[in-house]
Amino acid sequence: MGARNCVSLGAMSKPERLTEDAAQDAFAAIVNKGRGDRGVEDYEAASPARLGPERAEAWSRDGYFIVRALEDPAFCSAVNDAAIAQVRDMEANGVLLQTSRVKDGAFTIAEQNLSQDVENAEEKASKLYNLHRRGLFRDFAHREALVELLAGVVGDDVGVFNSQFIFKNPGAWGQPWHQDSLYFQFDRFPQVGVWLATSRATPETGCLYVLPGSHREPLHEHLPDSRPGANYGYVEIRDQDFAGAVPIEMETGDVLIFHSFLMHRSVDNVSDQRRTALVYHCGALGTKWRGVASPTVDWVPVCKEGVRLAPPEKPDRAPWSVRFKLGLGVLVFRVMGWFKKDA
Ligand SMILES: O=C(O)CCC(=O)C(=O)O
Repeated sequence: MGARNCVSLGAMSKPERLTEDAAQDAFAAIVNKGRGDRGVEDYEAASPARLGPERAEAWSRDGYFIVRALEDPAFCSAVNDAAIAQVRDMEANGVLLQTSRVKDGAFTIAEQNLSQDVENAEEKASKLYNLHRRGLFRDFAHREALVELLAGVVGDDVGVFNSQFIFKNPGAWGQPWHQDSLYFQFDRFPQVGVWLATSRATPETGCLYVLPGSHREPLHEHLPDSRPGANYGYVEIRDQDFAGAVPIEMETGDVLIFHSFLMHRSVDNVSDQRRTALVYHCGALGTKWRGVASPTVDWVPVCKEGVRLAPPEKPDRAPWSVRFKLGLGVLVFRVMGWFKKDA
């Protein structure tokens, strides 16, 4: 398995990599900034009765639990189709950039390492962000069974602030060991990850691995991914013993709920099937951002005073502030790419 076809999104046949050197170093510096000030004091579920004793205990002890068959496979398949339609539409109409394209507040990052010949947008994409205000993605954010779990872990007032669809195409490299809170420069912790398998996730297709109990670790230093040619934004923990790691094998429709300090990674997709997942991050309403403006943070309330909020009837789009930050962020990466070419 290797980087037989390294493609960037869009019409360019040769990759233009923004994923090395300056851009990766700059990204790592931004996300590590103020790392020591981010910590967790409370590891217990906020409302254990809403979770049930086994999940509440697993949350405290391991930093995660799995809920089997939370979603219907038909819903997962519709989610996959919607994500594919979105990246195809973006490729047809979007603003072409070196590693990402933006449309309506959503943007994509290209997969840098693939093992098969590719043609369509979904075969080249790695991640699609900023989805949780629209269509099926919004329905999932407000799903009763999911909101119940989130209220159990977070408390009575919960929002979804980040969403990604991950296209892990054949040959795609795994994301190295990391803690999601490194990316979240908030004024309080923890936040909660929701990883919905919209296809089977196994060690062959590139499932997650977690280190149980590592949510009690402080935020470790994360260095740029040491593999030349890794995807943009990949950073890794190197000062931890991962001998106790376990694979999280999932069937379509299973959900992993995990603490934002839990160390986790995914492995390479060595199969010939795409492995897909819808990943949300959630937290307590009222949480404030304290770091460098992030284009992937967009709070949508899903539970208030312990009561689930139904999705709004009208279609919704990210507020101008999120779209502005996104445009600015992409511009910065583009300028960095120019400098690299000139260097
Ligand atoms: O799904 C994957 O391959 C990696 C996802 C992950 O680790 C993350 O989004 O934090």
